[in-house]
Amino acid sequence: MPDALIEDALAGNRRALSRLLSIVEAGGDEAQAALSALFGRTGRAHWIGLTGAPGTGKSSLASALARAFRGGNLRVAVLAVDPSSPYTGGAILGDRIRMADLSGDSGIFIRSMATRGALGGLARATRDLARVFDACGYDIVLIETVGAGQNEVAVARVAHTVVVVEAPGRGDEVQAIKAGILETADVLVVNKADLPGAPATVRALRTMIDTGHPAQKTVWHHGQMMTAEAPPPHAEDAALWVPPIVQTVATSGQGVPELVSAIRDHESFLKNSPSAGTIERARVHLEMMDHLREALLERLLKALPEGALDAAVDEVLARTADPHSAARALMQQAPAAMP
Ligand SMILES: Nc1nc2c(ncn2[C@@H]2O[C@H](COP(=O)(O)OP(=O)(O)O)[C@@H](O)[C@H]2O)c(=O)[nH]1
Ligand SMILES: [Mg+2]
Repeated sequence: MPDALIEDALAGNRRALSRLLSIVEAGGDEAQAALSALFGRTGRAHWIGLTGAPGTGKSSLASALARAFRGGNLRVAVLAVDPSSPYTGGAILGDRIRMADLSGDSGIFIRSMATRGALGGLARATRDLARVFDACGYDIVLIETVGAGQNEVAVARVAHTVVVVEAPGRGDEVQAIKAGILETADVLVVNKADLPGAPATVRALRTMIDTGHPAQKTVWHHGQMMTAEAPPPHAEDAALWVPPIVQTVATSGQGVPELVSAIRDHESFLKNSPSAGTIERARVHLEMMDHLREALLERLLKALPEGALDAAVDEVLARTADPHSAARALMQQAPAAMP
């Protein structure tokens, strides 16, 4: 890849940025080279994840938040990992932002990510694209994901601040619980607060935070990953972050300033709390584990004799081997890959 492309993207050229994002999203050697060149310039942006069930108002909130941050003169990138979010069609984003985007305001950049084909690598791709925005001077990266499964939870965890979006539904039903994303929340939003069920949803969430949400998990930010691999020496000294519940009406902007404050509070918690260093370290540790897993798997698959994996699959299908033993046997066939 020509260095000129990176130079141009860094200088604010939107077409260059767009091409750079495509290269990075595709992965591979070119992507690696670009990311290595950019890494030194990253670490300034705040990455905000918006996750929740379809229809709760994530795209509308992303639009409202983008507008609010732009009002504060910050540069905003929106990364839609939810393929159903009609950013490109412009059906959701307000006219002001759409026009600004089209007329080349370098202060906002909207990008939809293709989720197909990124098997297992969706979180990786999200992180890499967010880093490109970070390097190119965007202060805020808003990442919209639809909270529907493990893959999406992994994507949500890429963000520094995870905003879980709920909307009034039927009675106390909280969709985030079903999707398994409530425990990743740093900030809880009850959007569509103009609808009559909103107070019941707030009550249901509050009950869940108080009872079903062990304090320790909240302390360690984004759940088990922190407790599993980086227990801090003085856990009891760490400040406790309890996810606040904010009510919003994304379509009118009501509650959006409060949401911005809650996000900012969490950002300063991440930077200033006694466990800030631990949290950052755990984040890097987790990412390194992802890269190592990917690299080891790649090496193993390359080192295997032709057809060995298919043969192992056949054995499992024929019930002559169990999957665990078959996997171990494969590893022994490729000693070079496994030191
Ligand atoms: N009444 C009401 N409708 C909203 C609100 N926020 C979003 N909507 C509507 O809910 C629908 C889904 O919103 P969208 O942002 O696409 O949800 P997403 O699927 O989570 O991204 C759209 O028709 C929005 O106009 C709100 O605060 N109140
Ligand atoms: Mg959406």
